[in-house]
Amino acid sequence: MRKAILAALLGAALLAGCGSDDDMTTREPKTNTAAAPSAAAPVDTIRIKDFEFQPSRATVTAGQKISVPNEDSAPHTLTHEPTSGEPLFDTGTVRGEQTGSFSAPKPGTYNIFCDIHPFMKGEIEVVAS
Ligand SMILES: [Cu+2]
Repeated sequence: MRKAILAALLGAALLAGCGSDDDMTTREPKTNTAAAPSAAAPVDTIRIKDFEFQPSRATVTAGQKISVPNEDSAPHTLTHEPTSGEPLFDTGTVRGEQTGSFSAPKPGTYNIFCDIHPFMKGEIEVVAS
């Protein structure tokens, strides 16, 4: 009984396989489209230049030490801007032409800003290592 069902299923599969050459061709672009959007590659450096974080939306890896070169002459910070509570990471003040750093926290999306120039804003996406 079981074999008969298997044979029937197999037969159906073979039949479907034979008739679907055209279908396969039309389906292929769909597969490619689904695979295309992927997260930006993680970076280990977020620069500050012209009073902007570059990139302003950075992807980093959890636990990774991220370098923050300040290419302006003015001091800046790269500081987590939490919705409540204390910041989870902060470079502290990075003087002009100096480089600060911070450790990327656990995976999630974090708003960042400059504590000295609060109009400087950005976002960090932390992905699992
Ligand atoms: Cu600043």
